[in-house]
Amino acid sequence: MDKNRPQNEKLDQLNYYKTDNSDEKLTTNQGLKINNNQDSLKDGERGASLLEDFILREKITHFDHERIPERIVHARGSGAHGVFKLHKSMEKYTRAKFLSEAGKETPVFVRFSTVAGSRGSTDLARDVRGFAIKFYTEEGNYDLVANNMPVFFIQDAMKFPDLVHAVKPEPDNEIPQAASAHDTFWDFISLMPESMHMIMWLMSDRAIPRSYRMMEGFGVHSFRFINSEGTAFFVKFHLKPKLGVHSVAWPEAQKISGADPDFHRRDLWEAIENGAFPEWDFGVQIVPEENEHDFDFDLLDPTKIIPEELVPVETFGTLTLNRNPDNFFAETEQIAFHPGHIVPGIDFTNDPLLQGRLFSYTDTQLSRLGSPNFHEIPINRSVPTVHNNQRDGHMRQQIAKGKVSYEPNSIGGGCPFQAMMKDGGFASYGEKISGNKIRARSQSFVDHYSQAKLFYNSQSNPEKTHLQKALIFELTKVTIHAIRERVVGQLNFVNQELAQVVAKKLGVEVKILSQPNGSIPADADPATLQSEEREPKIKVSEALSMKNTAKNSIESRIIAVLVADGCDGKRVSEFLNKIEKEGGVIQFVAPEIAPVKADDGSLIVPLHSISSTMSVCFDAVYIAPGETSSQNWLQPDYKNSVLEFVNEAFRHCKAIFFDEKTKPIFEQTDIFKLNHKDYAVILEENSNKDENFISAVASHRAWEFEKQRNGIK
Ligand code: HDE
Repeated sequence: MDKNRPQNEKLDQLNYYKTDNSDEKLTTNQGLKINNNQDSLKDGERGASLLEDFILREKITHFDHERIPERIVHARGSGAHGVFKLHKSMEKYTRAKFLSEAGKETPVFVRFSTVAGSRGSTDLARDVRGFAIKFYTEEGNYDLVANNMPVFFIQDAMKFPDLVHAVKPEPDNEIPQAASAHDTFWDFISLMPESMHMIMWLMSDRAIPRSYRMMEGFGVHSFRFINSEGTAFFVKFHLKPKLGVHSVAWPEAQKISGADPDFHRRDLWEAIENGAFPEWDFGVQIVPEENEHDFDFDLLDPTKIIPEELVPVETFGTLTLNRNPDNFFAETEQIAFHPGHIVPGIDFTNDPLLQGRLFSYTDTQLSRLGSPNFHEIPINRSVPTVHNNQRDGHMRQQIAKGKVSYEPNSIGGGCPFQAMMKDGGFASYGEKISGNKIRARSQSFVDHYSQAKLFYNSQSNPEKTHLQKALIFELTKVTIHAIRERVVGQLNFVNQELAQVVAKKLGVEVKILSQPNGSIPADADPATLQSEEREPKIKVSEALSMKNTAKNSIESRIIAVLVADGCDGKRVSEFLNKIEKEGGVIQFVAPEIAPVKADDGSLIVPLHSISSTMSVCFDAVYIAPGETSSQNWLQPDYKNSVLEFVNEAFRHCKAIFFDEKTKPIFEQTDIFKLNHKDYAVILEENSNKDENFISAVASHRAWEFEKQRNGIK
């Protein structure tokens, strides 16, 4: 048993399956002790191997079958265990037990992911992030299979295979990996006006998070809450990170992909190992059924948000991740999520994207995990024991006793019984439906630009610039002129200035695509016909800009402290104490990986040498004070590296600390050359130097000075 690590009913269940090899002898899969794990059985020392060698055969056979298919999307991911704590009963809205009793704790497993890349691809791809949560409730598993963006590319599940085929590497040469910057993706997008709102999110910095711990989570679709009286409410799920929503810049993302492709995986793992448990406020926007049609968009349309100005998010609990998995494959890889795993008190809506998902997720596990018994894999087991008449299949684990595997029966006393609703039995919400069978899109879904406008208008200037640059980067990689032109035509409906800026850099004309009057005919050519252009009712929504996020903590931020022989040992240890008190993380970077001797004789053991890392991997840079150490840094072997380290951090708007003693380094940096000053460049004239540095680190980046820091007038 793991002492000193959180325990709960799910983890107790998992403990049953865990093994520990300490002090154990090596065995075969049959439990036979092995006496030689070095050599195969041979016909003489130099002879051929014998077929009889069952130990070799078993070892190689198992190895040959170690891989399973990766997820068709969201293949690259990282997960952790945790707990959801309810602070406020939601009984008024839902009869779900895990949301009813304030103070109740429910075990969870969360898996974060990118969407397009393969299992081994970089964490820093420009992409949507998955945020899938399995709640192991007393009423069975509830899965909230969410993303870090609140809308989706398409309105109907029918288009999902097309979308995924378009974004995945192109089928002839399997290029590019984990990237949307290619012809087929933008070809599809240019012909799908409904994707424009999602494209705004995808081209924003939300698609390159600083950390999984600094992302929001959204259920995307409208779901339903149903209370014990049978009254239903539309709900949209939200997770808001306590650390705020923060991102890296695209040039950094590209470098991090080389320097540390596991950047997000490592960040999550290390934060949890260090006790900096990631936390989110969990909440919902609630719309009573009778208000369904109060909006100028359709609640069933997954390309729309409900602006928080119209319906505020009601938070009711905290999600905390507090324990890393013991085995990546057994837990993170084998976990199987499904939006259809629900509990009484939660139900679906007719969102046509959600309806398609309800089929896909079980179906995909059949080929990925290989058997309808995937629910018996330890990480997928519900806490309540499963009782039903399903039997057999590949790899069955359950040993169901007795003769009876059918219902009704008398031999088994009628067991297992159906549960009444009052005993926790699930009954689908009795939504009134009447309609003709029809393969069509609702006219209430035909508004593709107003919320894209709302998103763009809500961004701060630096965010708008990043979004423009992202589009320019992506479309520069597109090789077909007509595709670029069509995308620019779409952007023009979102914002004319945006379209102009992008068009200019691509060398294309902004062509005005035609618009229909009223509804779009079913046989319209999407390449030329766009939806009605509408202005959003709400012009700006604060929740959509990362500028308004939490900036009050340096918890778990990684600060590179540049130390060299002769640095001020006392100042370094004072600084270290202050940072540790605030929950920040210090990593020493030295000229070489050898220990550094400070001026007071103390030894500092670095984690990195200047040539083995880059400042893109850190949140801020602190040059440890010291005259001798400054001189050491400026030796020919290290000078270029240390200046590039600082200059790059400067370009990316990070907090940087200099002291009067490190002026010789400062005077050779771009900061000095540009004669630039802002609150995140801490120089000798700043009073309360360490404190100013700490608050600059908490604000994440001085994005508002990005142009000046890059010498752009
Ligand atoms: Fe998924 N999605 N999806 N998706 N999705 C999968 O299920 C699918 C959609 C999301 O960490 C697959 O087990 C369809 C929206 C996450 O294991 C697959 C449609 C949202 C994850 C699948 C959607 C998501 C998946 C692949 C449109 C945000 C990773 C492997 C009709 C609300 C879960 C698997 C994990 C994974 C199908 C659209 C989120 C193929 C058909 C919208 C976070 O079943």
